[in-house]
Amino acid sequence: MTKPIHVDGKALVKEATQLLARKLQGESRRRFLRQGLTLGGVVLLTGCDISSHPDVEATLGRLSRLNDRVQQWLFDPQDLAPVYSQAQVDPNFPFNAFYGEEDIPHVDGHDYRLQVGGQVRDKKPWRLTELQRLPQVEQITRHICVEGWSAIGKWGGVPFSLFLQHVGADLSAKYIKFTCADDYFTSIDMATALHPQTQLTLSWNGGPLPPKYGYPMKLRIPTKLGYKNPKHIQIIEVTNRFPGGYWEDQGYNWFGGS
Ligand SMILES: Nc1nc2c(c(=O)[nH]1)N[C@H]1C(S)=C(S)[C@@H](COP(=O)(O)O)O[C@H]1N2
Ligand SMILES: [Mo]
Repeated sequence: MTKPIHVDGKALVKEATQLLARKLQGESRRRFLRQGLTLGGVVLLTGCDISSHPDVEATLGRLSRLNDRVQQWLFDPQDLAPVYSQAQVDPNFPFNAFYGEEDIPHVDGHDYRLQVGGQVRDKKPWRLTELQRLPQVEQITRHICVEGWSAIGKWGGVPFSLFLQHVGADLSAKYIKFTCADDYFTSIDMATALHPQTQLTLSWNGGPLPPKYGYPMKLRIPTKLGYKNPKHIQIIEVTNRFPGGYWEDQGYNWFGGS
């Protein structure tokens, strides 16, 4: 038996209208706000009739992909996520994964090789020590999980845009896919990959990244929700083929901006 899903079409339309209106200015903005985006407009944009479509899940999926497109369009590469002070760092930063703490993968830092694939010039694997020799930066930012918690943490590592340039990534490609040591995977758009705060993270609170937070390496993306921040990364792949993700393929919104 399938679970009944209640689609609040009006609320979805209101949210989409507000998002779109933020992008417009002047007279076109006033006209847009006056007319709004109607249910009929959503039907046109998604090709789905919310009131009568028999497959509500498919409708939700299409709305989520519309949401992806709107978020990508609104994403401002210069817009920085808020940063915090050392005193605001959460002393009890939570662990989270699709399993419990007893199943955290134990990766050997000496044997570790980060694989790089897809549309890149240099596919040479990276040792942990080689990653540590690249220029490092630190950030104190807030991690927001859709499960209802958020916490401020301090992460250090290599600006991801610098790493992508190092390996000669095709920066016109659409997606970056991350494959992890624990069967987790996710993917992001190129604009987010090149965002100045997107970080290939090697340290936490000034020390090596602890196993529970993604040793030996994770990606920290303060402009995105927690599930878009992959831990224990083993493969980084640059691609034009939509890679999806562990939670995204189960219905979480793919863009996942916060
Ligand atoms: N490899 C891997 N990365 C993952 C996850 C996971 O299960 N496996 N869970 C995601 C989710 S939902 C969250 S909220 C954060 C939690 O990161 P933390 O343990 O550092 O708080 O990791 C994200 N990255
Ligand atoms: Mo999460």
